Amino acid sequence: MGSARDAAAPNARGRLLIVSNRLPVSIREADSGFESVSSSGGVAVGLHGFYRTFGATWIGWPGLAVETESRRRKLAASLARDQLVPVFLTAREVSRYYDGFCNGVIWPLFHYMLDRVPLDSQDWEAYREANVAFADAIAAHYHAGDLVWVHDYHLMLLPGLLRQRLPDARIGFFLHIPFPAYEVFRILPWRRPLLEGLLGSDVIGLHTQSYVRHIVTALRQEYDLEARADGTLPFGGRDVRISSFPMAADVDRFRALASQPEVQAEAARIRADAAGRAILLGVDRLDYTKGIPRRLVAFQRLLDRNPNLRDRVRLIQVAVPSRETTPSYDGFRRQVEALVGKIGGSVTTLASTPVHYLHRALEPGQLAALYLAADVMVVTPLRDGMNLVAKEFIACREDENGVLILSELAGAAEELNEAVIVNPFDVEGIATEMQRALDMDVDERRRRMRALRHRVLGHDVGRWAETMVNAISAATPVTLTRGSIVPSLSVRKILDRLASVPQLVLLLDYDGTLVPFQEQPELAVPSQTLLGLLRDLAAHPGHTVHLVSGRTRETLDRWFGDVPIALWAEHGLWRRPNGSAPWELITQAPRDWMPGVRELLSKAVASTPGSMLEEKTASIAWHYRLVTPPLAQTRRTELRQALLAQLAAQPVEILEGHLVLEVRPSSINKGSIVKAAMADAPADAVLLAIGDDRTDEDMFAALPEGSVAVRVGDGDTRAHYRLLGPAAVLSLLQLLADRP
Ligand code: ADQ
Repeated sequence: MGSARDAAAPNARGRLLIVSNRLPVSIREADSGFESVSSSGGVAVGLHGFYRTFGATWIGWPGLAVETESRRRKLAASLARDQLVPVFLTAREVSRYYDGFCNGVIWPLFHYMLDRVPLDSQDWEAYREANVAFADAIAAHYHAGDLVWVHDYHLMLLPGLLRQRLPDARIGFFLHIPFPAYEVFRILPWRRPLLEGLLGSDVIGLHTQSYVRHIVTALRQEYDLEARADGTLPFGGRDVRISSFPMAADVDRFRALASQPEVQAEAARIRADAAGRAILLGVDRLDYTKGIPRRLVAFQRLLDRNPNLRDRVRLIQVAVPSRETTPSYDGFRRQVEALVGKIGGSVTTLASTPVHYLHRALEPGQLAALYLAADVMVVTPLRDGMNLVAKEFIACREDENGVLILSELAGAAEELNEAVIVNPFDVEGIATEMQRALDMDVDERRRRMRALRHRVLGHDVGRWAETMVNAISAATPVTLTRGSIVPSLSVRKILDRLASVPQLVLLLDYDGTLVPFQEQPELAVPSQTLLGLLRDLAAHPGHTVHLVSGRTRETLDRWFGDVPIALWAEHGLWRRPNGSAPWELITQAPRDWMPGVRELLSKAVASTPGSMLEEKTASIAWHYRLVTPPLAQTRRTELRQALLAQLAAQPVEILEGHLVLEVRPSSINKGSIVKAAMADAPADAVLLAIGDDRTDEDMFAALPEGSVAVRVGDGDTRAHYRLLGPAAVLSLLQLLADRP
């Protein structure tokens, strides 16, 4: 995989930091200090080879609680030799974060097992703190140019936490489990922090297109965010790519294992032991999502239907012990064992034991031997992100024989459609398909297996990882080329542009420009810092400051009454010149359209919970910040059409602002302010206009040659400069106020 390294290495210095809950080795206390064993589970096993060939650094929990500082240092030093970095968590943290929240809440919910979600989980805070511990560990190891690849549902807050600490880092996230449909996802009280955590990534990878659709729907429902046709989504001044990267199995390793003479001898031994009986095989972690009980019942149903099969088939079910510290798993293990006992008792004859149940981890060679020996591989999870067992089975079958029965609710079913596809909840159906698989003639078995191998063999886990790493690597490091959205660099650019300007006229929008949007408009009160900054700016002899807002005179008076700057209310309908002068009405706007619009918008308020009406001198606004996005979208479209019909010949326009729809006379817009501001300014003055929405574009359009327009946030603009958000604007203003 030397080529993978060349292709994916971000630059000569950049390293790949793989981050997952568990390191690929689990550490145990030993007399001599510590000893390590390979971790089990899809992620650790699948990525181990890639991490070694790529020379990556792996950051994760070492699998045990190390409480003293000196032992932590000792373990960290020994792991460092293998480029492993431990994240230390106490036993209590692990129990609440890992058992409590990850496996107690997210795992069942994301697998649609709602009745397993606890009544009253108190472990969210522990989840957050564990993610913070990971963020701290990564930040301590991160060098500029590194790529960070975060894995799985344990660490969904991590990309967002990292983005705060390392704004320029390239960060990818891969979710190994399903992303559920929105109606299930929304059950989580913490759904927004989780989504915002994920959106700290440059690339969010999922196994299938369905999961991509689900997360995109969640983002639309929660934030009204729309993905573009290319799968990218603008968020926080960056593009986040959401895409499917179906994970592959460690194909090369399993193929190599299956060709070893000792593995083939073991397979022959398993077959000899079955003495001519057909072998059905199940291999899973012992997890309630894997569908083991229904599979056992289906097998019993098969034998009930055909009693003569009792001496002619054998089901080998291997269940790897898993999550034994998580409470519900213990109960599940006992349930499976009881079922195995019950079914075994009812189908065993003096001559034959049809159910063989093994509750243990196997060596890879033993697993490959079982895959080789099986006639029918039965993979029937109730939900599964992907399922690598199905692909490993296919990889081993060089003989192009063996039938795969696969659940339609496993991610793998989106790729492996030549398998015998079953509904894992339909016990009767599984029994029927088991029979069909046993009866399938050799030509059909080969035809299906050949097609499956064609799909699986060309796609090894190394190639999968390389594809994902390349996608992360392609994310533009923001400081290098997209300076306009990185505050420090873009602020500097604007300052350079204004360096030799002796007189500056500032036209500043308020909401979304000087302060972030709030859920309620009246909460966007200016801070003392902002008021002080506006005063400092106004006190500078080279500056004239205009605050240009859509808000009413009353609000601006209340907030800026004693600040010596010019105020413009209602998009320029009213002006209060510098200081304490009275408000002036700039133009007589027509108002006879207002009663009809008031009536229409009032009806919309009545039928749209969370929306409200705001009436100003010559405009009426319908605010829908608190309305759920889909309803808001429907109502906005309906209202727009009704207004257009009603106002066809009127001199008014409909303005779509940030979560507000406003009707106002077309004679008023922020563009008209520009002329007035220039009339008052010295001849050599340059205008600097800063704003974040459509109404500010009117202002930008009216600027004379040589002016500077700055757009805040995303969206199309005619401005030449862009700043990320209010914080960046304030840093620019602060530097302007401080200049000599
Ligand atoms: P898992 O739920 O662990 O993974 P799976 O994809 O089947 O499920 O991976 C299991 C791994 O464990 C396989 O590599 C298999 O070889 C190994 N294994 C199974 N039984 C074993 C045994 N008895 N002894 C030793 N090893 C055994 C999660 C998601 C999946 C997703 C993977 C990868 O739940 O949906 O496919 O991550 O993203």
